[in-house]
Amino acid sequence: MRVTSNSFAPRSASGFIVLEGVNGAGKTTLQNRIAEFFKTNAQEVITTREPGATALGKTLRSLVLEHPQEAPCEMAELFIFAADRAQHVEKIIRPGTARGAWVISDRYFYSTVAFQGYGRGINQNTINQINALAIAETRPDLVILLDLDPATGLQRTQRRQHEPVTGTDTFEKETLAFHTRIREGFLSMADSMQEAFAVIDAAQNQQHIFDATLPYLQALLKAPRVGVGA
Ligand code: Z5A
Repeated sequence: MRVTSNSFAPRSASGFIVLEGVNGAGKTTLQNRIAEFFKTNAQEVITTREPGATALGKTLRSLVLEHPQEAPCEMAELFIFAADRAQHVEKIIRPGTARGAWVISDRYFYSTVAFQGYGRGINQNTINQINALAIAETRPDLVILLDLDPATGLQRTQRRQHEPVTGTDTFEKETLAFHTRIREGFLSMADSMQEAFAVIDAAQNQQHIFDATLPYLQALLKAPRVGVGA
């Protein structure tokens, strides 16, 4: 469900926020600003990501993005992302929210719907079943969708030659049509899913993007915390 900064008034907050978008949309950049916001409001923050947040996840990330031995087939790719997610939920997300931290994740199961579903064409019912097993009903208070023309996103990531390798090669090599389907998939989820989606125009500069996000964060901070246990 799309929400606006005026309509977003959560009755409670579990403390879990997700950032989504096409490659190079600016999720990591915004994640750092959001973390600063919560820290300046005296809150504990955990910044995390998929794939690769846990020790096991780091190995899974390399299997799926760098595949030193052989590229996973599409179904194996789906299961590797799901395995990473199950471990992430169990080891980082639920323990974090249970102790009152704000857990901000760069990507979550929406990326599987977008990349493996809209991108690769795997049946959405299959994806939904696997995602449901991996997340064990752990859903965020808010999904911040950084909406961007994928050509701009790819230009941004190709420009950052000096920055550490992120391992996105598998997906960066895909066609523009693939990335356009990903963008459309995210927008369609914002309209159809039960979670609150804040859709932010990610073509703006970084300050504008943070300013557009701020009212949602303030609304979350005002909401009473409910524990999502480990
Ligand atoms: N994947 C999947 O297929 N299925 C799944 O279930 C999951 C993931 C969970 C993970 O790659 C890949 O796995 C991902 C989806 C797939 N591949 N793709 N494509 P990753 O974690 O390594 O990379 P990523 O998630 O795609 O993120 P990214 O490429 O690192 O981009 P970002 O975090 O959104 O952007 P950024 O690092 O903040 O910014 C990118 C550059 O743009 C950087 O130089 C910034 O300084 C610059 N930037 C940021 N904001 C702006 C603005 N507003 N204007 C101009 N320039 C900007």
